[in-house]
Amino acid sequence: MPNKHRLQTTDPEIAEFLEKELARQEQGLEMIPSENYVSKAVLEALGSILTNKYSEGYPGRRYYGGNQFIDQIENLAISRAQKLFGAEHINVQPYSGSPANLAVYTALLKVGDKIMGMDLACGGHLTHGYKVSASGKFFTSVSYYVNEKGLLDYDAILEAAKKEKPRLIIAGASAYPRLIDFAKFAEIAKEVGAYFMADIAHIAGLIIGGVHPSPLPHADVVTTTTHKTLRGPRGAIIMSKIEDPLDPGGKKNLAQKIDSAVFPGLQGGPHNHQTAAIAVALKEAGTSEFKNYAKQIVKNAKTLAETLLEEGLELVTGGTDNHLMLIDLTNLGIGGKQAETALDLAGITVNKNVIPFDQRKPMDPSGIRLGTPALTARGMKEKEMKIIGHLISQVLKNINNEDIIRQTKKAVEELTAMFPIYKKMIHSNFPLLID
Ligand code: DSN
Repeated sequence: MPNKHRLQTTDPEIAEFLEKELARQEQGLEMIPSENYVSKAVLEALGSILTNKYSEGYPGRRYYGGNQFIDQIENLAISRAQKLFGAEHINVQPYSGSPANLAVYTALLKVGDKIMGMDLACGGHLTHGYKVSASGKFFTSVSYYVNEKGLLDYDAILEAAKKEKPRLIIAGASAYPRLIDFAKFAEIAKEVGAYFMADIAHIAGLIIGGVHPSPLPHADVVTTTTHKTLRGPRGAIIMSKIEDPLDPGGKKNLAQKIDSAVFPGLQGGPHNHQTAAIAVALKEAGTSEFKNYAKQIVKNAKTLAETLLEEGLELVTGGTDNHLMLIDLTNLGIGGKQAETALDLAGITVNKNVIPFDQRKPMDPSGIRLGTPALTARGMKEKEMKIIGHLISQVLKNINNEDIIRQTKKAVEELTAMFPIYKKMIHSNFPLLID
């Protein structure tokens, strides 16, 4: 790791944890679908002296001096995002996805206005109106649901929207394994006179790779985190139209409303080291290697899903079209918590997850969620997905068998040793991660 020796001298305790976490990331199979491995170039920008600078405001209009280089960094990040996604206006300052979503709500809505998002258990996100989040506390929130097959039903969503008349409709998910029809959502929002926001945090990289339809130009606002399939640092971007469809000719246009909601509405100084690292990730995402990477994520997910189905496991919606899948554990007679723990012991990291209409509690739900972005970043392909599908099935079917868990861990270590991440790579198809 860069500066390891300085960190080791100054703070050996933190250095040791960092070494251990590095070993965990190298030796395990990271299958949480919202996680990934960034390149060394991204790490370098993130761990840089840019963290020293205050820059409240926006390029060319800062409240502090000395921002001539920070302005250029932020402008580069903006123009790269604009080129990749084709948005009219970009804000790269949100600290992460949750504050980005809150910024959109405070920009467009008054406290108490109604928002409509996907139900959490159906695959939605906390910040799409769940009751314990600010989005559900400060705004009136209603949900739409998936059907009995686990799929979005656009006719039912239209009916719900007509009945509820929300001011904002949110499309986007954290645990939905199928494609989202953003054009249909835009039609629904238009029909009921609502703003339409798409949260593409999970699928931003897939959109760049052309393996998921883009919500641009259908949505009024699009938010994304930068650290999931986009393979950048933790952070977020808000993209929007310039004109406000529900307030044409208003005192501020839509873009201005978003910018002032981020700063000074919710945040202080932008994290310039994060902005620089986002710019680097966006440059990487503009390469043909990245597009191949995104395509391979989906090929890998489909192969993994087919393998799990062949092993007799049940998947919500029966498979996947994107980077993730949900295993319904009900028929195995085990819960998500037990499955997550057993797989963790075997060196396979997944997360327990509620499934649509779950009868169990969120802390021990009926499902686990898993995905392929991080495995694909280390160069794994269909052949490895078949092996991994078999290993997962073996653990889930022998959840209390310590020998099987030990053998699986050994197999995982042998496999991951062939696909090193930050050490010299021998099998990489994605040279952005190599020394
Ligand atoms: N925590 C993220 C996820 O895992 O999907 C969403 O914020």
